[in-house]
Amino acid sequence: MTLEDLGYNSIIEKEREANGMAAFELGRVVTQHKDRYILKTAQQTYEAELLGKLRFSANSNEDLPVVGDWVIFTDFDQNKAIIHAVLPRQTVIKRQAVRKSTQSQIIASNIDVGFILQSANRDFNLNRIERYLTICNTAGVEAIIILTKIDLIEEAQKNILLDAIQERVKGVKVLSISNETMEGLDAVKALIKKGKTYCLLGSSGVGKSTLLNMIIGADVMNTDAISDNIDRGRHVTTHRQLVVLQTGGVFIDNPGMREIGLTESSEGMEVTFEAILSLANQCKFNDCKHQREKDCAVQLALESGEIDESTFKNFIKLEKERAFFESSIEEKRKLDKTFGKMVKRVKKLRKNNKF
Ligand SMILES: Nc1nc2c(ncn2[C@@H]2O[C@H](COP(=O)(O)OP(=O)(O)OP(=O)(O)O)[C@@H](O)[C@H]2O)c(=O)[nH]1
Ligand SMILES: [Mg+2]
Ligand SMILES: [Zn+2]
Repeated sequence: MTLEDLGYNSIIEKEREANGMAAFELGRVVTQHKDRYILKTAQQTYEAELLGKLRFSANSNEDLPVVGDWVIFTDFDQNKAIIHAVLPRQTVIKRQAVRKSTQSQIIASNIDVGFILQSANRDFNLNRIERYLTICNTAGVEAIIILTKIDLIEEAQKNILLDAIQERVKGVKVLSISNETMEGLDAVKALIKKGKTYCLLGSSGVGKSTLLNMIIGADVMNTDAISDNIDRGRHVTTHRQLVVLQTGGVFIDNPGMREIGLTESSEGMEVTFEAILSLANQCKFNDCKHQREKDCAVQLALESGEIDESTFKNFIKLEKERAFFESSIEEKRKLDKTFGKMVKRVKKLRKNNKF
């Protein structure tokens, strides 16, 4: 294997040089279990830990390595390594950390394409597709939607679902597959390019790991035969995992996500809801909420059918969530600042032996 097979390219090379890291060994994080990492290089696999300095100097979780990262390291004991630094990320897919409104969690980094999987049975939900799409748009990652388990529905029903998706998310590629009958798998395989990194996104049980196994042509990832029938929240995959295909291409399989809250994803909103936001510029009031305001271009477009009602409702919901996250972060920054000032004052008093 070469570093290029792992996704290394000239942009990463430039970052490596610009950061004065060219002399160090470079590897890619393939999986993480708390503070232990597995790295891959062109030659071998390492079990790695963080250099203390890296852990203690981190301002937030986002400064620590995640799956998909390129890191520099030193090795010892043949297959053990210490990670010294993370190379600047080309892209990051992130979400709001579960139930913590001021923290975001990086799902994976250095992704070229996000495959958004949704199954044709009960998982089907257009709002959720739009949500994942916004997360990819925020990351600046191309999104491709894959409707899975089409063996469970009639051809006519499949076409209805595909039309509904395409109507809702215009301009995004939509594919359909069955891991059972193999229908549509060749079209997915045809998209995969050597050295590019693909991230599998979607709820638990939609068939992410099964799809990856089908692409690899072997049962590399664990999948569960029961999760589909009994409880779709079984979460068969428990850790993110980066896999290099022998035929070229890198995949990151993820555990199914129950909550995928938006972060301060304004860029993503602008791309996903381009139609609504460009109309919003024509509203009479700059701060128009597009509810009952006078001369609201968005309401007019809703009445004329130019924008559809469900897209608009989802937009309002996601926009509220985004704005809430943003204001919580702002609040937290202010608090941190006040707290920082207080600490400084106390230190100064101590220094002057005031107490
Ligand atoms: N009928 C049908 N079943 C499928 C298909 N793809 C996957 N399955 C089944 O769906 C179940 C869940 O598949 P997984 O691949 O484990 O799902 P996952 O998305 O990786 O789930 P998590 O790892 O929990 O996030 C398994 O029983 C698979 O055999 C398909 O195309 N058709
Ligand atoms: Mg899985
Ligand atoms: Zn308006």
